[in-house]
Amino acid sequence: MGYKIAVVGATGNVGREMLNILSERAFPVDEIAALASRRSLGSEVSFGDTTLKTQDLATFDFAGWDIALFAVGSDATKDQAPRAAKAGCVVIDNSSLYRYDPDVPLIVPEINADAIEGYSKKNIIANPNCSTAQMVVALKPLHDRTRIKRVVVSTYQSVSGAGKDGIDELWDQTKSIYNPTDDKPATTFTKQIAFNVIPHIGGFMEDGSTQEEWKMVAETKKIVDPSIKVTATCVRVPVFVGHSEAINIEFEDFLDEEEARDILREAPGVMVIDKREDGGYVSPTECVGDFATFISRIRQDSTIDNGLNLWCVSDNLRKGAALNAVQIAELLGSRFLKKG
Ligand code: 2RA
Repeated sequence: MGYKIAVVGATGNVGREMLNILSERAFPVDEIAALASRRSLGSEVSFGDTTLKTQDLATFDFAGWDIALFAVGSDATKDQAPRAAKAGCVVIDNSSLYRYDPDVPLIVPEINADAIEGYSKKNIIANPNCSTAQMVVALKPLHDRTRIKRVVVSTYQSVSGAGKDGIDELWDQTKSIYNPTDDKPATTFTKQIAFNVIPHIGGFMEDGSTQEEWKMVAETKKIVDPSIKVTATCVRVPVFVGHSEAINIEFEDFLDEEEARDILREAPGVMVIDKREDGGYVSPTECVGDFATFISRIRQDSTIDNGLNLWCVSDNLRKGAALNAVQIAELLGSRFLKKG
């Protein structure tokens, strides 16, 4: 006996990865529905060796369906997620809409699985922002060893975080630099992204930070520990898939880099690749398609008493979105929706 599972936003970057990962991890599926907006109606998407035709989200009846993995923007989520939840279908939502709702658990299964207990309040579970997910996978095992006081993080986020348009823009812009045409490339980003970096993701907040930076602060506090101070600078870089982060951590007590390396080697979801030699570290092109969050460049920060630096890389469409959502579905199934 398996689950009736719907993937909402099945034609987007994350929706397609959700279908791929459900198949790769042999999630027990009895029936699967690929849902999309009217404009994508009838498009075909892959699910393992099968091809699914997308169905219309707006008219889909969620009654009798077990889980809906939502990978659409906050507006469509606002319209459709409550309808699915009310029909008894548990929503696992990748948008930011419910992440900060006290009645909605925000889950990274390796980090705070027990927090899923409260999902039935709204029948909705929130998936964290991609840049948060990979960071907390690295932080929590260290925080368990000695409390983290402060985190300073700079991110190097790939264009796929901005959806298919972001990928297309980098591709078209790069081509047009070598082969100028009269075409006007799309403007997903506020400045040229090819051969450039843009220190701006999401809208600007009152204090001068961006929404993306605020999300990393708020979500780390909700998932790991509200007492941790986080400051972030989120930057868009000309990479197609794979977010990288330079993370500086200040602990309450001293943590030796060797011990930190050993802890991370044992941490769930983490792969440590850390040799002080050419190529002894991970770069984003090497993480694509992998489930792991890779950690490299682990070293003491000798400018403060109890400091540590590390480099963190992960596939933002997988651990940053689709994989984490499927892992939540696995957790939900194992604890609350047992079948067979
Ligand atoms: C980004 N984290 O990278 C945001 C949303 N995926 O654009």
